[in-house]
Amino acid sequence: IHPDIQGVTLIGVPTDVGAGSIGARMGPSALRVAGIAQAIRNFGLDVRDSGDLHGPDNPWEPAVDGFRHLPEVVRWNELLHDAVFAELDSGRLPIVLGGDHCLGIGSISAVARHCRAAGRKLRVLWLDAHADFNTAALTPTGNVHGMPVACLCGHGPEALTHIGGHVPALSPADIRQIGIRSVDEGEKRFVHEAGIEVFDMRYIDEMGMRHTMEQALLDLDEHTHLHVSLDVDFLDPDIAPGVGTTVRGGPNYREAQLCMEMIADTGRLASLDVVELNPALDVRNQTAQLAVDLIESLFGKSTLMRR
Ligand code: HAR
Ligand code: MN
Ligand code: MN
Ligand code: MN
Repeated sequence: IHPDIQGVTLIGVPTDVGAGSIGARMGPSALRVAGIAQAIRNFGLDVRDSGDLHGPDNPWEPAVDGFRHLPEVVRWNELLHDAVFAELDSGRLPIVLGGDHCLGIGSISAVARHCRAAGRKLRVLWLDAHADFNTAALTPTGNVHGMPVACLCGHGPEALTHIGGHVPALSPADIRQIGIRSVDEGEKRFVHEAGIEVFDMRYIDEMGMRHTMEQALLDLDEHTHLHVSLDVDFLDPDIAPGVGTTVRGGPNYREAQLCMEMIADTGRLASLDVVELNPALDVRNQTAQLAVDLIESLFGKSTLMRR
């Protein structure tokens, strides 16, 4: 992790207002049950669990003008933005326990605002089966968890693009997407047009996870804040069944571990989202346990002592 970090704060965000199925609201509990706090404490870090944020219920309504539950999505993200910004401001590493991936808007807009104020460079690693770059015009579903990257890049409703006070919150140049294997047709063109660097599964198959991560982590320096947005559907569904939108052919256990270990080696991790975990679809909490196992690697656990 980043050498300036004073401690770690867990922020539970029990909502699925941006998703296409309900259940991700139980994600924070499942991660706590899997022992996330103690796992990080074992590294000698000061870990504070700030509990859950409280926002609106999921009204389970159809899309309106291309968005499902937009007022509720806005409210949860405003709350999260303030919580994440406050933790960064006090020198702590926030871990967002989602909740669905629409929460990337509130979380990463806060990270970007912090970096702007602190004169830090920002690198966002978006680990996901999906590009999450839809707009109201492009989305096949209206689910906002398919839109956070677009919103962060300034493409979306003002209520979401303005949350960090600066539009766009992020430049496509700050983002590296890894593990992508399900992108809608219009969304594909838009990702390409925006110029986001995407390491899709074809790339990982051909080049390997080691080369992929070397590329995704190029040009970090001592002023870089590294944010990881881990959508649990990044992982192959054989090892991570507890997600709402599984897509076959994701990274296996060893590939995922290597990905985390190489991030840990940079010593620049300064904020993290763990999203899309849906315990209602899981089997004996194995997906939450796997997420905790991977987070241990992300914080520097490795098999042998390393120089
Ligand atoms: N692209 C599809 C949509 O827009 C699927 C959305 C993504 N699902 C997620 N986020 N789990 O990564 O509806
Ligand atoms: Mn800082
Ligand atoms: Mn996602
Ligand atoms: Mn996804």
